[in-house]
Amino acid sequence: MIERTLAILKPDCVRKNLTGEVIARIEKAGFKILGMKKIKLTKETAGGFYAVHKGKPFYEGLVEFMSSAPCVPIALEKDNAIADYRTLIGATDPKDAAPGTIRKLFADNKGENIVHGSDSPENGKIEIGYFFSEKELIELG
Ligand code: IDP
Ligand code: MG
Repeated sequence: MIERTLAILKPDCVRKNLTGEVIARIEKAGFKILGMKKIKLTKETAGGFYAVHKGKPFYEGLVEFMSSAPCVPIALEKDNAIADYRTLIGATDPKDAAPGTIRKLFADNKGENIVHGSDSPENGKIEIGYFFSEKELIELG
């Protein structure tokens, strides 16, 4: 089934000059880019996006990190996008991530782990809507 997922190239990815490298891996894996932008999140926007994690011990640090530098949200589309993208990025903690995955290759730790990915088709749509309006999502002709 064709699905959509929201990728975010996190502030550590931008700081390390890895955005091109990571986008190349995403494209080589067959994902189509529907929308892409570079923005610096406010604490409010970062906190709202990660509201599901509010109250967890890492929440405040996560909000701080995500608003510390620009990031690059990317709306992606592909058959089986949710599972295939999570396979491409690897486990949350790079220590547990499979060899060759984006997080294994580039992430320093569980918090600063280079990329975000949606966890279900429903959340993929909701999360894309958090960053993109309908007219910013351009289907391939
Ligand atoms: P995911 O990004 O692989 O879906 P989630 O459990 O949804 O992982 O957590 C969201 C983000 O919160 C992670 O990508 C990571 O940046 C941060 N995070 C999650 N668990 C921890 C932790 O135990 N320590 C520090 N940061 C964490
Ligand atoms: Mg998650």
